[in-house]
Amino acid sequence: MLLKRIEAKTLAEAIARVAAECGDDALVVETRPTRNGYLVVATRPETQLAPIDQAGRKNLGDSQRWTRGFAPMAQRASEFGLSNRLLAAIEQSLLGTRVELGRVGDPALGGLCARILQALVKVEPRFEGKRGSDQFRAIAMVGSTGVGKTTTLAKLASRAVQNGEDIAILTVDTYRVAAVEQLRAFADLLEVPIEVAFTPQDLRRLLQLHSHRDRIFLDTTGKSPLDRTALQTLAGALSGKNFARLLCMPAGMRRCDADMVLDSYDKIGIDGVCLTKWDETLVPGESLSAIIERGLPLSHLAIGQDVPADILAADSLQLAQAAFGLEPTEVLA
Ligand SMILES: Nc1nc2c(ncn2[C@@H]2O[C@H](COP(=O)(O)OP(=O)(O)OP(=O)(O)O)[C@@H](O)[C@H]2O)c(=O)[nH]1
Ligand SMILES: [Mg+2]
Repeated sequence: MLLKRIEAKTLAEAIARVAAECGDDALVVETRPTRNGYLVVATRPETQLAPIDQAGRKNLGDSQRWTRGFAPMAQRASEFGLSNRLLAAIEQSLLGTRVELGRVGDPALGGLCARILQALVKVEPRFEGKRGSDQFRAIAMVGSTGVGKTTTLAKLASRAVQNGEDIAILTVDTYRVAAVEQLRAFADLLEVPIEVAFTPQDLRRLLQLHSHRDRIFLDTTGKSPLDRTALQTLAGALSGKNFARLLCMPAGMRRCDADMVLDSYDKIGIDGVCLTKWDETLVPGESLSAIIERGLPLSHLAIGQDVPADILAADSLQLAQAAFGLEPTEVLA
């Protein structure tokens, strides 16, 4: 069960029990007065999905499986690309709430669907933001060829500079023609140092040299997820150097390709995912579902080619609203 129902005499008591039983970061899906006091429906951020064979892939495409009330929401979310496995988990959770799933058009339904999906979307804010806390200080951009690693690096580096951070840009991408020049142009615009590491030893030395800075961004060469040797080389270059790995992946990827990329890059470690080229797809839900189902955190959405404007920090509620085609006010109701 994804949701926990807690009833108590007062709202304060119910909320305190939610924190005790679901943790301080529990998400409250709804609160309402009852005859005996207050009911709070909450969910733990680390909720478990049903195993794939019970809730998922073998039923793909079977639209008759949803209850009448939920079917229109499921239809919208399927068009967005959300997986049946996630939809099944959301429908299952709705059984614990006040919505009537036997009839179509319950006005509370959209908001509750979005709240439940929101609880399943993990976000990772440590790739940017406040200094001195537990932010990632060395960030390596990784991912397949041409997915937007360098452009995303430039956007994040610009935002860091705007934030007053002292940064350096490093690159190990000496493979692609003009890769260093592309990055140097960004670095010159930002007036920040850029350094090229030709060997793992170079990289270690440069990390040491810039260790006093607030943040270091590392660009890497695009690697095919099917090229095991290349991925092992990249893993070797990054190992023992305390880099947070930000995987860039196009939002419009089909589910099977997204699974393949996530499986491959899992071997070098993924600390967060940036879904790039969000502006180039009508169906971002397939890649998004692959990320959510693995419990991987999403850091950003890249929404165009403009540096630094076209990037958004991932917002779990906005993503959930988008998946169900809702206006923000429908969720707050
Ligand atoms: N529409 C759109 N284009 C993007 C986005 N991010 C990057 N691009 C474009 O995608 C192309 C490739 O971007 P790069 O940043 O060079 O990609 P890369 O992953 O560094 O490529 P390699 O280093 O060759 O592996 C460029 O034309 C970028 O302008 C995005 O969010 N939306
Ligand atoms: Mg690049």
